[in-house]
Amino acid sequence: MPLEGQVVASFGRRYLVELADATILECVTRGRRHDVACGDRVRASRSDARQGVIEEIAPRSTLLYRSDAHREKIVCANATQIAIVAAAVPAFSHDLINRCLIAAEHGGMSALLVLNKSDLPQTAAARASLQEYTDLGYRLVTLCAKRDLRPLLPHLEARASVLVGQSGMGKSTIVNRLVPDAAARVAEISTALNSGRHTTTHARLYRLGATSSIIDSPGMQAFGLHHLGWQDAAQAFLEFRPWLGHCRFRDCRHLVEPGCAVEEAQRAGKITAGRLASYRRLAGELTHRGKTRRR
Ligand SMILES: Nc1nc2c(ncn2[C@@H]2O[C@H](COP(=O)(O)OP(=O)(O)O)[C@@H](O)[C@H]2O)c(=O)[nH]1
Ligand SMILES: [Mg+2]
Ligand SMILES: [Zn+2]
Repeated sequence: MPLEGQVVASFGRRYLVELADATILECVTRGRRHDVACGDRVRASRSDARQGVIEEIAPRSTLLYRSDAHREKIVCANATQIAIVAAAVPAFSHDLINRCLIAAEHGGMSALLVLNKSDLPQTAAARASLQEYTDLGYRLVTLCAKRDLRPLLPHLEARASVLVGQSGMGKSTIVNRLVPDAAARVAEISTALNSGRHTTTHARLYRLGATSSIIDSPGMQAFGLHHLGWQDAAQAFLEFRPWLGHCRFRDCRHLVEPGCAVEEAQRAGKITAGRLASYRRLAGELTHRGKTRRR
């Protein structure tokens, strides 16, 4: 009798599957399938009280992954929202925010910007520098996770959110306030699996309510998008869309080509210089045409 559940953590080739009654089954996969991700909905069979085998992975609604030139790494499956956490200190990277926004657009997830550490005096300037994203229609929540998470709560409701951002921005602080026993649960699991060193390098899903969940992902200084082509990246810059297809050259990459409609739009003030520069740094890395989206 197969059991339905959701993968709430992965440690190497072992997975924790939360069953409908909230019990946790430590699972392995059958055969060679090892691309199970945190957030996957699965069917598992029980081998004993605590252990089981993942038999089948349900089709994914979304998949978030990062990649460099050498390999791809799945961050999580079935998230509906990427919550990008930034703070004035340490300084955050606009390139990284743009990459996360691209991942959201390309992966069919909504995006939420969270500016944490509002208690710091540098926050006003950081908030101003994020204005270009709110101008594009992205939601921005400013808060002090140490004191009060309430501004964030309505944005988590009825969504499966994944927290992303550089380390030091406050992701774990947010999760620990939302799920007060989160740290204890991670410690317990890593003891059980005897894999303490993995706890900070893998994603972990926490259920917040019947329809909400949150995934804490390890801090990332880089968010490689090598699985995308430059066309995918250009499409994911929302404000570029009206100009795409209007360049002099049909295969214009919007880098240095003459008669580029995207560059003209930037000169006319329709696209910010920062976003175009960010696109160009990224597109310079993406030489091939993107693969079709994996599910
Ligand atoms: N001043 C201030 N510091 C915070 C706040 N939230 C988190 N921090 C601190 O920022 C540092 C990094 O937090 P952490 O949650 O580990 O960040 P993560 O790497 O993104 O998971 C820690 O020293 C936190 O205490 C906040 O609202 N205000
Ligand atoms: Mg953390
Ligand atoms: Zn162009």
